[in-house]
Amino acid sequence: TQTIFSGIQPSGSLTIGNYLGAMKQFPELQDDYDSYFCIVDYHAITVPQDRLKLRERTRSLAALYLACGIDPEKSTLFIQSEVPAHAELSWMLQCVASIGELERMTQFKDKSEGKESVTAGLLTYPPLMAADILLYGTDLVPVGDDQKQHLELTRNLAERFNNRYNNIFNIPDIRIQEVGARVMSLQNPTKKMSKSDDNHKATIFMLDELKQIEKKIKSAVTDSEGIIEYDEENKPGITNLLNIYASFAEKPVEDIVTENQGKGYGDFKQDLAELVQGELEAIQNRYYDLYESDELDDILDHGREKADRVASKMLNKAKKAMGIGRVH
Ligand code: AQP
Repeated sequence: TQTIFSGIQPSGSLTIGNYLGAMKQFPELQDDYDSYFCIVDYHAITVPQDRLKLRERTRSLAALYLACGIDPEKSTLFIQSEVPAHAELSWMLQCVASIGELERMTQFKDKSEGKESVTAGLLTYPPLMAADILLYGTDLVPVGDDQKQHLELTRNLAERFNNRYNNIFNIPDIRIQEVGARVMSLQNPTKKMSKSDDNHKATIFMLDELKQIEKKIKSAVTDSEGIIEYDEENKPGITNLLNIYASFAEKPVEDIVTENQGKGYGDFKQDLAELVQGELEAIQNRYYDLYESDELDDILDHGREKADRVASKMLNKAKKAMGIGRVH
């Protein structure tokens, strides 16, 4: 069987962008793949985090993975910082990466733009992500569109390492959804929806109260034409809502356009709100039961053990290839 790996940062409360771009596809994948799902807390500290909130979000994210259908009998769910091989291989890959290629990453440019000071970790984020993926011999990485460039870099670093030292890393492929790969902000639909957006009206969080979800969808920016059409260029607002609708309904976006022909924006938004509320309500109910449970800790302990076993083996191969440490 092939292996998949995917990570999500506990850098904020999860959005429907994270859900539709990544998490929603995980449960069906775990039946066919050897699956690793990771809470990447070392990635989250590339920007400042409140310590107590980070702890809470790490646990919350674990509960959310499970509430969305990750089955610990089928998948390995674990916290990145609890498996030291990630930080170790990341350092080795930083010594394979060049500063120039890291500076060219759009996420680095976006997140450092206009800031007086940014952490070195923000620059070296991609080698850590590469380590996450390469430690498990990953074949496939299911992520949203925004991670395409980082995955390309992961492939380059793996190939460079293989050529320079020893052929130990599998070269992973990316898996991007057709719809839902890029959910945009509700207030500025030319910008991606993001958990760390300061404008909370722009973002639907998975744990938002149901009333709140309706309110946010109803106040989503559209246009004054009043015609439901898919047109990314001229009607980014409605197009984004159509994409969200199609992803939740699991239907092609053309069908959603046809079904909603002639409807007013108000009614369309109302239907969308009910669809989103229905799916998230079920997840939220499971989430609140899991968050407080001891079962959650048992699952994470078990996940750490399994991940550590697999990752340590690959780390040793990498050390051997590079000549790190003593022969044993
Ligand atoms: N707007 C989005 N549409 C579709 N997919 C998205 N993803 C993120 N935003 C969207 C996907 O969610 C997964 C987890 O993302 P992450 O936690 O690694 O961080 P990110 O990509 O940087 O997401 P955010 O929400 O924008 O977080 P912050 O604000 O902390 O940077 C990934 O698979 C990603 O593609």
